[in-house]
Amino acid sequence: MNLDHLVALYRQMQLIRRLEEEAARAYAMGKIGGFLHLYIGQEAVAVGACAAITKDDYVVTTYRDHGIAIAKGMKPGVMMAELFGKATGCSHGLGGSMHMFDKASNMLGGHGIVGGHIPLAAGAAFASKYRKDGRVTLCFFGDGAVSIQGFHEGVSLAALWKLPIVFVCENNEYSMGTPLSRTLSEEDISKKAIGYGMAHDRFFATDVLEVESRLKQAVDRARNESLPTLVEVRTYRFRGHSMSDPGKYRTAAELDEHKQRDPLSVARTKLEAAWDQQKLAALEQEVEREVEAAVKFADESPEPDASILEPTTYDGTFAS
Ligand SMILES: Cc1ncc(C[n+]2csc(CCOP(=O)(O)OP(=O)(O)O)c2C)c(N)n1
Ligand SMILES: [Mg+2]
Repeated sequence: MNLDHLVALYRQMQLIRRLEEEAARAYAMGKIGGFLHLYIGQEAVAVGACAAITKDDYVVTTYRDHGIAIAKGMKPGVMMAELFGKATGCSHGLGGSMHMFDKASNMLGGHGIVGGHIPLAAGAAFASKYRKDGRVTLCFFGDGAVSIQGFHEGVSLAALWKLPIVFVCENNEYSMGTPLSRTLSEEDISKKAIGYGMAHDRFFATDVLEVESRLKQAVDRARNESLPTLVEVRTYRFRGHSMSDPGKYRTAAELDEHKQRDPLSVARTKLEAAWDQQKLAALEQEVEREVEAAVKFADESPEPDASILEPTTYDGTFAS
């Protein structure tokens, strides 16, 4: 185990967890409006997967996108400001929670329509192959997306055209309040790749280092052989689907069982055994300061000016 690397991944997971907790608090205070889909519990997927790619690679995801944006390199203050609907947010406060885009870190969204972004991701991978730019696209989506037309269209074309893409299904066992057993006749989602002649993998995201190494195999296949892979990562969200969901469709015992395997705690326990306690405490304090600064930046930033409505809506002259 490379200790420094685990420290870096733990730091990112802790940063995402704390940012999400603060976002929940800000939402309760009325500082964030609209939807807010938290990523708490799933951090190891984004952090492990993004550790397996480079800054130049593309990421496309769903509305549960804050953690993935941070793992891909978006600044915490910019992410938080977008949640607050402020002009300093990544979409100038016009997108909100579901639309985290960041050109500088090749984060291509943040999409609200279930499965709608999967063909877009295949298109990004097609562009990379056409331009021979060596980039890989990571496309994240939930278990609820795999019965949707866009999934089959994107996966089918990626296999046919041998595109450099990794489809990452974050199977958190629920689509809103509906358990997977009521939406899928075959619960092993990775098997869907077989019908398209595509490589596939399936595992639990308990250990962030394992997420990274398993995703790396798929990323290498994409980069070196220009072949797609469908990776089903088993995970669990500790909060409701969104802030308006009290999560009454699952038992406290089920939730507790998953919390016992919280990937953030698993990584922390490893660090407690292998690293200096004082350094661990200092790292967590540093994360606290970073989160505080992000919230302060969002809070103190101005609202977008009404003058950006016309150029962003009609004439295409708006430059971010
Ligand atoms: C095409 C479409 N149908 C329905 C919805 C409403 N909706 C939003 S999230 C969601 C559940 C998706 O579950 P899943 O793909 O498992 O992702 P998770 O929220 O678990 O991350 C639904 C049905 C939508 N956004 N788009
Ligand atoms: Mg789901």
